[in-house]
Amino acid sequence: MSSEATLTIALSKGRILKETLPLLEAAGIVPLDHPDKSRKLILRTNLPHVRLLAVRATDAPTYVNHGAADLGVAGKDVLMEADDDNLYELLDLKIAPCRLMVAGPADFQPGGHRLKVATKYVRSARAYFARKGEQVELIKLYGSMELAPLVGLSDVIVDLVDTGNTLKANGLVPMEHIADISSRLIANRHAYKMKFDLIQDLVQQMQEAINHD
Ligand code: PRT
Ligand code: MG
Repeated sequence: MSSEATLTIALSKGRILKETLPLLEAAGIVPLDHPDKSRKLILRTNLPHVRLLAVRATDAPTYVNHGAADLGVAGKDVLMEADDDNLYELLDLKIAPCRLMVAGPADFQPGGHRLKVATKYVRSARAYFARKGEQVELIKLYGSMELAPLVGLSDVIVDLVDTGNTLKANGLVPMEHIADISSRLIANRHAYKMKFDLIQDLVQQMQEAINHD
């Protein structure tokens, strides 16, 4: 846990980062090195008491949950898969929006067998099909889910859809909507209590920037 007068924020690299930086700037926080260009993983900012961690999107909740970062930014898709016993979700940043969906081949007909579902989002997929009372076989993948139905690894996939172009390019169609996804500001519960004023200021400034968008 970083000390009381400081703030450590875990930032997801990749597509979320570009949209996060203007929100941080609205809260008066500007990294000294550009996170995309720098190889540094701990980034100092214009505010001596605030530092940023550049982490893999899927790892952001882990840093915050364990207290290695006070705050973090992560996709709701990642949060739904993460252990969150020490996490508060403070804000919907409304960035990197997309949908978690079931998708499959356009000509897919459910057969007599148990549906095979390939996904990186095993927890969300399991919960979704359980709610529908459907028994499925889940196959864990780490990327390129769209490939699985094309080569008979699965019947359908559960994946994020934005424009739908990736599905289309692979002859797949969206079939069922599971959840609307966007990125969230999260806090470690202990940090939230101990650094309440610092964090509330930041939340308020970010909230204003989101409302004005
Ligand atoms: O890439 P890496 O393995 O390091 O990690 P990551 O894939 O988790 O990171 P990144 O940066 O690719 O995505 C981070 C976050 O962006 C996700 O956790 C989501 O919250 C959010 N996001 C928003 C998306 C998309 N939109 C999205 N379209 N993440 C991924 N996609 C992928 C999707 O999986 C599919 O392969 O883009 C493809 C579909 O896009 P369309 O536009 O063709 O429909
Ligand atoms: Mg990716």
